[in-house]
Amino acid sequence: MKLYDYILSPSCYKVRLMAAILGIKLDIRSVDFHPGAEHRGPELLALNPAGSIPILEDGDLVLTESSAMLAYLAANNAPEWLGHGSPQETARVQQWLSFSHRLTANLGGARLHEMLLRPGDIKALQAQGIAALRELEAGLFERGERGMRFLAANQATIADIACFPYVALAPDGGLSLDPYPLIRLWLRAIRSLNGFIEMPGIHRLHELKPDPLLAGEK
Ligand SMILES: N[C@@H](CCC(=O)N[C@@H](CS)C(=O)NCC(=O)O)C(=O)O
Repeated sequence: MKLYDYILSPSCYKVRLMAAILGIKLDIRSVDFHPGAEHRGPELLALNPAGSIPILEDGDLVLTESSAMLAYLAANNAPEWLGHGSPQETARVQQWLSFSHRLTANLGGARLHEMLLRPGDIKALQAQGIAALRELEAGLFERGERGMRFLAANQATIADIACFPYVALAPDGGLSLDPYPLIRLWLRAIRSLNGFIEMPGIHRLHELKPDPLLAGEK
């Protein structure tokens, strides 16, 4: 399975992360997203006329939306990551997958503006990003009231993986996560999943490792 990938792309990282958690090996084809804009060149536009990455190829199948890629990897390897099939869970997964695309636009847009100097109204993007973070915080509160740690179910689903990268990288777009304790707990829960991998800017859960100074005292 071949992934057209850029190391600093949160959307590509979603697919790498899901594959790593499920133990699936990807054949990575690096794309010169910046500064080369290779994703808008003829070879990649022929695969994805929308001019975005990631792109996932598996034999004749070409997928160009990260949510579809997450669903494909899960359906083939670990269907429990799609939710457990109740109408409510199925709907919640879809709800948060749609939400994840809003995050790409607002938090992702702010990040592109701040990191790659893309044109755009940074104040408007940040205001939309804050509204989305508040919506997520409220959603996690509601989930917590029902005893759930994750967005759509008691276990992580593709919805969590879809939302995780842009939220974790919100500070790159100038948005602090300090005001959102439930979001920070949820990020921590995802970072502690078996098979979790890093991307630049998103690290493993160092906090869970024993403090070297305290460990020395024992
Ligand atoms: N809806 C797409 C969006 C992916 C997306 O926005 N990818 C960014 C890279 S993180 C991209 O290729 N943007 C095109 C550009 O900024 O020129 C998906 O979820 O796969």
